[in-house]
Amino acid sequence: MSDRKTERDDEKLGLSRRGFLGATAATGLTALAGATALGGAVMSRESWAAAVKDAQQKIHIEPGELDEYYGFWSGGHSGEVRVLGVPSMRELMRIPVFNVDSATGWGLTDESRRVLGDSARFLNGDSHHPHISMTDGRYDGKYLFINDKANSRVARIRLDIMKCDKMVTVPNVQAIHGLRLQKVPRTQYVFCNGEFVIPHPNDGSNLKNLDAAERYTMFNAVNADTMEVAFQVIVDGNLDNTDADYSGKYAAATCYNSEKANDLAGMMRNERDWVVVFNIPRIEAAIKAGHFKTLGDSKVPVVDGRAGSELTRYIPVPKNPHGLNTSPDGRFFIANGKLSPTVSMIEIARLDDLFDNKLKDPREVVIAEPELGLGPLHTTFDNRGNAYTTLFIDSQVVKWNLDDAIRAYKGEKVAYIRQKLDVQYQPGHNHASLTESRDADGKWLVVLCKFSKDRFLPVGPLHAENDQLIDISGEEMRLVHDGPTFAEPHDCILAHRDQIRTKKIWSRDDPFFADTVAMAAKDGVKLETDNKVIRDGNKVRVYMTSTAPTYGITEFNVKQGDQVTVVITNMDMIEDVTHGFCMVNHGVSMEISPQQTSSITFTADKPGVHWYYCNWFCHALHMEMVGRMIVEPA
Ligand code: CUK
Ligand code: CUA
Ligand code: CA
Repeated sequence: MSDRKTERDDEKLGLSRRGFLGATAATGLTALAGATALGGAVMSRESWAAAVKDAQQKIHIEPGELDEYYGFWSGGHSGEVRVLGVPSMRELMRIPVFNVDSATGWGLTDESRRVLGDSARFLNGDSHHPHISMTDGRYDGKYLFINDKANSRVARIRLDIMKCDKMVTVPNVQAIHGLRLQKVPRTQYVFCNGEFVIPHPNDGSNLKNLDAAERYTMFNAVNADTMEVAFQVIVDGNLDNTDADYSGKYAAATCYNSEKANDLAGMMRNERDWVVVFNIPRIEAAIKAGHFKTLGDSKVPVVDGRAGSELTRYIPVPKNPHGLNTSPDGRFFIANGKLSPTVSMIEIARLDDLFDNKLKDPREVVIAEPELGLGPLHTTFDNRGNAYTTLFIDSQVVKWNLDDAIRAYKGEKVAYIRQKLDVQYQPGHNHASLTESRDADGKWLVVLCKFSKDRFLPVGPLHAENDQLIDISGEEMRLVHDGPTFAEPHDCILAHRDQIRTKKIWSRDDPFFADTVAMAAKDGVKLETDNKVIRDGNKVRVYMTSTAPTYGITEFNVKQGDQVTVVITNMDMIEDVTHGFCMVNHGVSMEISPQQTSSITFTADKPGVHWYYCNWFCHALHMEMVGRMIVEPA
């Protein structure tokens, strides 16, 4: 412990140990990385130690005490969502979404497979951007939405039960990447970007002359209530990240491949790519007036937003921009330059003039383009007019002032950079508490670092990532916690604990398992009391209750080849008494929490005796909570 502090002391004093580590970012630009502590004067060892102690006290949550914030982390290519308490950074829960989960049975149970629909055949996912539904620019705590880049899906998670309840595959695009929500008047649309440019139609009919084929990708809006795709907008170039404004009128997205190239060199050819801005009321009006087409089998209205369209505007910005972030005061869209050391500040108040053709040059909406450092990827905000931008190549977070950046851009001699803080290492997203809402409170900053290198005990060639917690409540940013994570949280969102209201046990009328309840009603089964086996041709439905430590049925008979559906209703009322159901050697496992009904379907393909058991520890006699399926040979 004392060793670590000494090392950090050394870093603070400028004896950065990263200097000896060499570059990891695949770029020669690292050599250009500048000095670290621009704004921060070097403190004495004593006063710095005192400051760190103070910060550490803030994040120390006593056993039994609760955190002030919920954090929702994307799980990257593990496909899930993780729930953390902040500032302790304790992991509270995992919510399987685009993955299969052995513990809860997500992807195995009938209820989850109904949510997954056609896409249940995919066992992988790649979740990047978790965002909480809003009413009037404030988190309303109802839903969390998240994209799946791997299989072009968008999912909705109900935050009262922390389960995914709807999912949609966006048609005619490949790889849904950027995702943000309409903030005002409420989240009616989930905006999401199709990243990759593909030929249309993409049915192999145009492969002989692909260059001549029409090629594009689309910006998409999903109806947050129905989770159906509301509309799609054809764009030039490609689409990376997106965000919406605080008037409900505009959404914007970055494009890094204005070149429409298929290779790396081609994608870096232009000095500027662009931000495309979408005029949502104009798009809605065009669709209402019938000015749209449809593609293939899809019924989704598609409008054309390519250059010259009245629905969009293209604003040139340097170079391969990545993150797109709206400041919580509603004044700016900020595009992060990635291959340019700058971020571009787009003044949202000027967009009306841009759309009404009152500006000669779309660049007139760029009110400042501050230079911050190497590899700016994402920006987040406090409530005091400051922004925090990750510098991937410099492995730093830079704190800068929005208004001072504008004054400097106008030629005033004013320093806009407040501080640069080393992070460990190569940060992607960062996220400040409540920053995507009007309630941004400038207390905590999470920085999601892609590389941890030497920060943790080694665990083989695959290293942990490092989500760092930084105290931003004072003048100076202070790193207070390292949080190792598994592949690969891209982004997170922090809400105050009062904004999230969860159920402690299920309601019997919860829509999550309503279809299973309807099936039971058809079979004349009362789920809360009946323990019954219903045969329907070669389909067998086994209905049982569970009350710690017993199942309502401890033995049932089926025939080899039967399709068996086991439906269990957990009649326990006490919080925390979750049961499970695992049929040995059948790949069958599920969670049944108090007052929940869960079901799972499998084929009884092996004659003989097969034990099933409860796999969620529920009682002193949990081991004894078992039963047998007897399968007669065909
Ligand atoms: S992206 Cu991963 S670091 Cu998908 Cu939001 Cu920028
Ligand atoms: Cu029921 Cu363990
Ligand atoms: Ca480019």
